[in-house]
Amino acid sequence: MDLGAITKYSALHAKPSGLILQYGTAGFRTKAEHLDHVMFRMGLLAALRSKQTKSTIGVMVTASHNPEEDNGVKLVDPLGEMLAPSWEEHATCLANAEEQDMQRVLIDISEKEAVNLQQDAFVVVGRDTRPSSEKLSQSVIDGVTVLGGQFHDYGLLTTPQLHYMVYCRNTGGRYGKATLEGYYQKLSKAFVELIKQASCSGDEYRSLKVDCANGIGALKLREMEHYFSQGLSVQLFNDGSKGKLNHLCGADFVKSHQKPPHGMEIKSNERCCSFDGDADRIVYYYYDADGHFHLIDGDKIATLISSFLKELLVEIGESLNIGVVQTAYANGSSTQYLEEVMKVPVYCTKTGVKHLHHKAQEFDIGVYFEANGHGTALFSTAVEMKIKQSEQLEEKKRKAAKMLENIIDLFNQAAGDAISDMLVIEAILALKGLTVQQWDALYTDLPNRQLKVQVADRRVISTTNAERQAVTPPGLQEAINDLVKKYKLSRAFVRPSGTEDVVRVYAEADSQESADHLAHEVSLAVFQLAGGIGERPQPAETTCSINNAFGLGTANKHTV
Ligand code: 16G
Ligand code: MG
Repeated sequence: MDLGAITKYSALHAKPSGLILQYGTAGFRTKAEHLDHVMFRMGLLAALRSKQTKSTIGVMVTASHNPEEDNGVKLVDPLGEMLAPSWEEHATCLANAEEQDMQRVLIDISEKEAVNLQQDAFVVVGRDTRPSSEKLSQSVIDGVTVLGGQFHDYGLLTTPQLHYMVYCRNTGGRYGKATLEGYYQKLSKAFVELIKQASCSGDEYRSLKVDCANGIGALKLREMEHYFSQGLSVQLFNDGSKGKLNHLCGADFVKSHQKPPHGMEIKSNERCCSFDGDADRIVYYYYDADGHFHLIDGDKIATLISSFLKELLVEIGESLNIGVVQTAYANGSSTQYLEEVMKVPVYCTKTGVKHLHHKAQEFDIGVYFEANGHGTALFSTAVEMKIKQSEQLEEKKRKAAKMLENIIDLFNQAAGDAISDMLVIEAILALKGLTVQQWDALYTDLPNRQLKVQVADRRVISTTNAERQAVTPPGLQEAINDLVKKYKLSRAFVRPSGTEDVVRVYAEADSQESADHLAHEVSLAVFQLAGGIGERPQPAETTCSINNAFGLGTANKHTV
């Protein structure tokens, strides 16, 4: 390690003194102008992690669904996974070290993690379309280079594409080719093969409207569309040619407001979907003939996918297990439907993809989705073995095995991926001959409401049982329990956000009015018992209009 060079270059990426940032649920995120030093240092850290694991490490520059002025960075571990927790701590220490302490922190990390500094390092870098991203990704590269690491700059990529590249490079090409062309071809080939097997493909020309959040998803989908155009025609909206990134559009906007994005004309019964700013989330929606807006979120996507995969497993006659992983935000109706109607075991983990991903790896087929639309399916080697043996099976079973093989290729198993999920969903709808309304009708979501509460220190709230119960502050859970008892089919929980300085409140109940009341009452309990600051939470009617103006909260009913 050339400490002299590190100090010299670090001074060119100086840390604003006193600035403290946390490697949160999905890396560092804040205003872009505060991130130059973090980027340089994450370049250094990625090189160390690469030396330690003797593998390629990824660095993605994006702030996902956050406003355009923000940016962020996250590291991608060797198998396309999120960074290991102990390294998240190193990332926080390194990002917050004052200039004069940088060297010591770097040496500490290398020693603690037994990094062989003579080992080669290789880091791949990707970035989203934010105006600040190009310069910031250059700072990452400076960090990698000063530690003697090699790099490949992929330039503009969706976050899941970067995960895919890392996974491909560390599995000797077995998973796929680590190029954009390789990604497009792998997914499109699987999709077109699947679609060909749809017996009812003739009755409806398959087309889909896609809101790209004015982000990277638009560029990449445009590059890709001709690869799969024989199976699906996509019409892109919010493609970045005029609107602002994530502004009044994108998956996060649609999910949290339960409203369509701006900039998209929707006729009744047209199938539409929205990506988020870095294309790792997707939600679907449509207007019915009466002009009501229907959101199909991550829970319903998980239901469609897992029921299809379960059918394939039954067809093959195999005792391979399948499980669905959700978070506390999953709508109660979805959990009930999965468990009671589909008879699929459901597990709940803490919020954040790494938790769901980890749990899903325990199954032969693990389907995980957050309600916000981030998710994928993971397949064990046992499933791949079964497919290989299917040559000897009878015709019908062989067909199911072939479908399963294509589905496995179509999923981005390195990360939730809006493009990959979109193609999986479109293929399943075609194969099952389902309309968007029929899919939506699988179950009815319980009305729900999400709110935010400002408190002096959100760390006073700690939770257990996959965030469904508050342990501290004392009395809060008891208060929530008493409030929940007042409503039918009700449930509520609170948790400190991992990405914003707020406490999040979630409530669901048998009617929108009840869900709104419950959410408001729980917000008041948080405000009183967890050190609320600023204005007291307002009742739902008022918060509804305020929230919508500021891009918060949800409104379940929307009529055109
Ligand atoms: C991040 C997470 C997402 C989670 C969200 C929760 C990843 C890649 N992304 O966006 O999974 O739902 O944070 O945010 O892990 P919150 O803690 O502010 O509610
Ligand atoms: Mg995202």
